[in-house]
Amino acid sequence: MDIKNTLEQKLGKSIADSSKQEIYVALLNITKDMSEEKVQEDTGKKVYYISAEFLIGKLLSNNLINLGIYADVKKVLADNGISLAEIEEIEAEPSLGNGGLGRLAACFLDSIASLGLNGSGIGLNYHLGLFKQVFENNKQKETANPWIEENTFLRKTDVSYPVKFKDFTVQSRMYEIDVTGYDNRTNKLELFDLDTVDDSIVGDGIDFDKKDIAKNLTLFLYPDDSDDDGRKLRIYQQYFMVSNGAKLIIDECKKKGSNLHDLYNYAVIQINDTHPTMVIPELIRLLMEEGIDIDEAIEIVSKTCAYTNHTILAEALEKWPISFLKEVVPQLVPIIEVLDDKVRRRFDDESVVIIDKNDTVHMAHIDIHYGFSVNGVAALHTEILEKSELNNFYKIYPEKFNNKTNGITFRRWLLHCNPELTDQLTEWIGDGYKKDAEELKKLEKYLSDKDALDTLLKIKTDNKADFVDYIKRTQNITLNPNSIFDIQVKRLHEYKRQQLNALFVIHKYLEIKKGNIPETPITVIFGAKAAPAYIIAKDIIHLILCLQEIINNDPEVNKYLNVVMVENYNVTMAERLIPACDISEQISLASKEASGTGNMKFMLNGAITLGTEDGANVEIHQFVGDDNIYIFGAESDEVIAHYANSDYVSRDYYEKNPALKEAVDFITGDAMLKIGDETQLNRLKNELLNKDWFMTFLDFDSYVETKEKAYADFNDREAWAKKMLVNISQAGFFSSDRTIAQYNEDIWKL
Ligand code: BZD
Repeated sequence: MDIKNTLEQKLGKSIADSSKQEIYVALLNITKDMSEEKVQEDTGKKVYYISAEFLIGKLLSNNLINLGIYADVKKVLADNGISLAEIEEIEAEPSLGNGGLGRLAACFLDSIASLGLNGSGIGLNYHLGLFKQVFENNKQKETANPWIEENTFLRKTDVSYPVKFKDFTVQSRMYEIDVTGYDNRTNKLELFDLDTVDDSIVGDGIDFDKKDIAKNLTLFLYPDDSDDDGRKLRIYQQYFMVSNGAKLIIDECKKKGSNLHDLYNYAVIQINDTHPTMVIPELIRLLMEEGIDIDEAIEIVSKTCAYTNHTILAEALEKWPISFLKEVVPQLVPIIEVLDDKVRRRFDDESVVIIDKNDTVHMAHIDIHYGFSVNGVAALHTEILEKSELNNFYKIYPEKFNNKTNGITFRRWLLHCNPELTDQLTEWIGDGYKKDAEELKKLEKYLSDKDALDTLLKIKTDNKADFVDYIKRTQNITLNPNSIFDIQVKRLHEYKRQQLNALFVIHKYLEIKKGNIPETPITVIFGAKAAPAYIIAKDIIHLILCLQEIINNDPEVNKYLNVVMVENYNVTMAERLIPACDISEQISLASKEASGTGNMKFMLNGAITLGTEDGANVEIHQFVGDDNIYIFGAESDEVIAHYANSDYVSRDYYEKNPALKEAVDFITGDAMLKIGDETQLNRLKNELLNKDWFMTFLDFDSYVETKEKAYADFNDREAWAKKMLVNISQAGFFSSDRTIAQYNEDIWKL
């Protein structure tokens, strides 16, 4: 294909005479045309990955890569003095997810298409997606983040269904986005929406009338659920998603010849966490409308649905008061009652019921009883589900439980975000690794090659320089490219323990003040959004931003230590940060992080993990060995025992540990109170001293010691480069192509 010709034909003029906006639109339309040509006929069994979130990120470059025209487009533009990076910046990022769960769904869609499997994503077309984060007075403020523009990857379809709620019926509209695989077929992400949704009802920040469902249904990704109206809106959203999804699935299966009694031969539905759980009673209801009796309908649906669990945090497991369901979707209530009744007849165990004695519906219990597969997302996570969190279910259905360790698409998280490393790897081992990630192991032969190790260090240095330019240009932040880039980016949550990292920063600051100067300067980088109603998470952001102000303005210290929290951390920012990272912070309290996927992205890009034995860190540790990862802290058994015995008392650690005490006291010391919010800082300190539910203090000493070791090791550049190379060479297992092949082999059987 002659790219220059095709592009100029679309433009209707020469590239030289076109604006960047025009070039962006032309490229968008070219990729849409080319993707469409790779759509295949829907035959045989198909997987429907149903999820409230698809954090797909910008699409243009990834599509160009997957269509095999990235290099050509880049060259043609460069010949005209235009960088593809500038064109990429025009695209708005669709932020249709919160974090790991939504990003995983996006990686999975890429791998399903890239492996040539027949599958669709089913979700919602949130107009404003996740809020945009801005910092004001060292605090997070949320603002609306519109992403749907006149020229967009979204295509309007003529698929539309009536969706009935208790008091009214709405008429849906399906939009779709092409998911074009790497050198393979094109699948679809189907996003349902409502024509009546009205973006103009959003006032200041992200406030809107939560009761006006016709206008607000798909306005935002998960509205604030700290009040009942927010929680009910979430039920409206979830039912809207699953009702549309179920109708689409039935229609597509009928078209392929299903008589619905054999639905499971045509469709498998992967339920991504409990947000789409109502698809089970809704499908049963729809099959009954088609004349199938309830017992058979339940059996058919149970053979069609599979459930993925992403958390053991009790507060994240969805439970709805049955009164809410009666108010929103009364048609599901009798079905859920039958599902509960069947469970009660079989098992005399209150812990596995669906509707408990407080009239609360446990969504995960529906999935486990009425799905044929239950999987965790990393080996340790699945083990904890089986042995403790879901043990009562595991005893009933051992055959349903299985592990599928998460993965990431190497197209976005290597080929696209780190072209310099990609080209070098290709020069060393050929490009077979792009389709078979296990081939990265071939890099092992360069472990003693001094030139190769130097090259690897140079690539890292270049990526750091690129990030320094980018963050200066976009956020006016100045960084030292010769410092260690120590990075923690992920949602702000107490269990992920950004506060532990912040306490280290305080400790390091005080050490430098005492004259203990680090051999290499250090830059600690954070990126994190806090849920708008999560008070302590916002206090932690406030702490970090105040530290940033104090430390970066202290002339005694700022030559050696800097702290930066980037604004509005999102997929685009991750693509810039990850290739530039030296030390990857994965410091959750052991047992709490189901898997983590950022850890995999950092590893693949040559960062060394500093982490606890949690989630997929455990498997990364096994692959790279003790010398190529920094592991610290209590292990999950110890943590689980502390919870069981209620014997963790954070104040004891504070009283006995002068370094920790000094750091904690700094939170409300004079320097902080001079610039910070007294209420927030006091609240945070009290929380740590009197509760510290995620045991920050337990791991403080071991964290400090291990991090100091990593900083010291960084100075032996050749030894460090070896660690980098080992990490890259062992990353193959964490390709989502592997994960999806396993889902297909064990669960979907397409
Ligand atoms: O899912 C995350 C887990 O915390 C990670 O450990 C894991 O790697 C990923 C993918 O499996 N879970 C989430 O991201 N969860 C949410 O974002 C979420 C959103 C809404 C409601 C509850 C949880």
